[in-house]
Order: sequence, then C-alpha cells, then structure tokens
Amino acid sequence: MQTPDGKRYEARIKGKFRTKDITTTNPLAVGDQVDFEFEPGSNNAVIDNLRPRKNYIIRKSINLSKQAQIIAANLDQAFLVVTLASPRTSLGFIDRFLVTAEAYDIPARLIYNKLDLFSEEGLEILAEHKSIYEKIGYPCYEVSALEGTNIDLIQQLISNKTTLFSGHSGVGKSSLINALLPELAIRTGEVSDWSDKGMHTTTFAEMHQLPGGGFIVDTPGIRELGVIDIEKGELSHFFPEMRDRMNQCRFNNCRHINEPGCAIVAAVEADEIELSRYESYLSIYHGNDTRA
Ligand SMILES: Nc1nc2c(ncn2[C@@H]2O[C@H](COP(=O)(O)OP(=O)(O)OP(=O)(O)O)[C@@H](O)[C@H]2O)c(=O)[nH]1
Ligand SMILES: [Mg+2]
Ligand SMILES: [Zn+2]
Repeated sequence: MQTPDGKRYEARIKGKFRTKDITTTNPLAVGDQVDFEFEPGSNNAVIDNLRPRKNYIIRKSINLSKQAQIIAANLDQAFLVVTLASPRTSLGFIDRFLVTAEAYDIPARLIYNKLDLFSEEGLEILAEHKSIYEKIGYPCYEVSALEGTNIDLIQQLISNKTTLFSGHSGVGKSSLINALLPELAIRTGEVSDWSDKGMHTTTFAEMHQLPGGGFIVDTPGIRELGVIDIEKGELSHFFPEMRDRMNQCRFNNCRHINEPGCAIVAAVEADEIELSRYESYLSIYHGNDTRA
C-alpha cells in the first residue's frame, strides 16, 4: 500500500469488503483507493474501507467460472501489448480485450511490440491490423522495447495518467515498462522455444509510479480473456463500428445475426465492417469467448 507522499507500507484488510453484484477472488486490486489506520505502535497499515472505484478491468477466472478477478482499478487507459509472433496474439483476443475496455469505459490502445523481429510478412499483417483498428478509433503504435524504438511516443501517452499494460505472457509488457522506467529494472522472462509461449514471469499485477506523475500497472500475462457481465443484447454497443450503425437496423431489438434489414450484416457484406470483428462479435455472443 502506498500513501500520497509515496511511502509504501505492509497492509492487511480489516473485515470483508462487499463488491456490488460480483463475486471476486480478490477483495482489493491494484489501483484501489482505501482508507486505513496504523496498528498501534507499528508501521503496519490496517485497511478499513475501500473507496468507490471509478472503473476496473476484470476477467473470468479460468477454473471457477462464476468467479471473477479484478485485474486493476481506477484506470485512465489500457494498453494491450500485442506481438505477431513469439507469441502470436489473435484478432479474437484483441477484440475481447477491446470489448472489455469498452464495457468498463476505459480508453484502449494497441501497442505492437518486438518491431525488430518483424519480417516483411509481419509488417504486412501489422498494416492490416492498423487499418482494422485505427478506422474504428483504437490508435496503434509499433515499438521495440529491446531497441528503444518509439518508446518516446509511449512516454508521452502515459504521462500523468494511470495506465494498464495487458497482453499475453511473453509479449514484452515488463520489458516495455523497463524501457519506459529504466531505473525500475523489473524482472523479464524468456519465451519458451518449444511452445512459443511466454513463461509467466510477472506473477501479480504491480503498480509503478512515474517520476513526472502518473502510474503504470504491469500485469501477469493473460492466456484467456473471458468477457463477463455483458448482456447479449448490449454486446454490439461495445463494438464502436456497430454502435454507430445500430439505429439503422429494421428492428430495434436486432441481434445482428440473421434478421432482415440488419444494417450490421449489410455493412459486413459491403466490407465496411471488418469480417474478423463481426466474427468476434458472434463468438462472444454465442459464449465461445474464452479461447485465446
Ligand atoms: N526481440 C525482442 N524481444 C523482446 C522485446 N521486448 C521483449 N522481448 C523479449 O521477450 C521476452 C518476454 O518479455 P517480458 O517483458 O518478460 O514479457 P511479459 O509480457 O512481461 O511476460 P509475462 O510477465 O510472462 O506476462 C523476453 O525475453 C524479452 O527480452 C522486443 O522489443 N524485441
Ligand atoms: Mg512481465
Ligand atoms: Zn442488426
């Protein structure tokens, strides 16, 4: 726990906090604001109140489907760190992340890391991704944490904000944070040769303070991202390109699946909405939403 003067203390929780409507595996998350007292005669804090969260980002626990884990709270923005190889991030995973960020009203950006490894083919895929995501309002950046490419751009984006870094294990979240805050020297890991997957080097979410103001939250790699708390009928609100066209559907309760006069399906057929995005919509709608 950190106090406004920047000091850190060991802390424990007094009693139980209730979180409205959701059962979470963690009562407190990184980024939470709390009230506390010191234990008499010690430097140990006792947290006795959780202040209301401005927002939070959550994921379904993989094993306990009814339970959810709050990854972090009170965020100004969320960056999804993406790599095209070692490991590969799928479009479906990106879309589930973006839907979650929309649902919790957290502006999201995509950071393509390991630019130094991109082959010609990788650069073509990057251009495709950029055209998909920038068109619908998600800025994309290409960086190399290893070589320091475009780190200054990211530096500008994070100043005086609380920023979450998320993404699969091994994409370079911790490396990127180290490039942004060299004095921090947090542990980074290898990507395993045989599975091409990261090794889950970061094991819990951790917040780091920026010298010029603001915070960044490093998180453990996520393998799967279940989308929770979203009513099927509301799902299309969290796809900006669908949200923009919804009023044009013939039926106001259109599911955008096979209804006559559906403006969304028409836009997909006219190549105005990207097929991969629409497929992600269907996949989440039908509940096939936990695969990476
Ligand atoms: N070539 C190259 N390798 C990188 C780059 N960024 C990170 N790596 C390497 O990728 C591996 C994983 O990096 P980490 O920073 O530990 O990845 P992470 O996303 O924090 O992974 P978890 O903590 O497991 O979630 C390390 O071997 C890094 O050296 C980059 O820009 N280029
Ligand atoms: Mg890490
Ligand atoms: Zn429709």
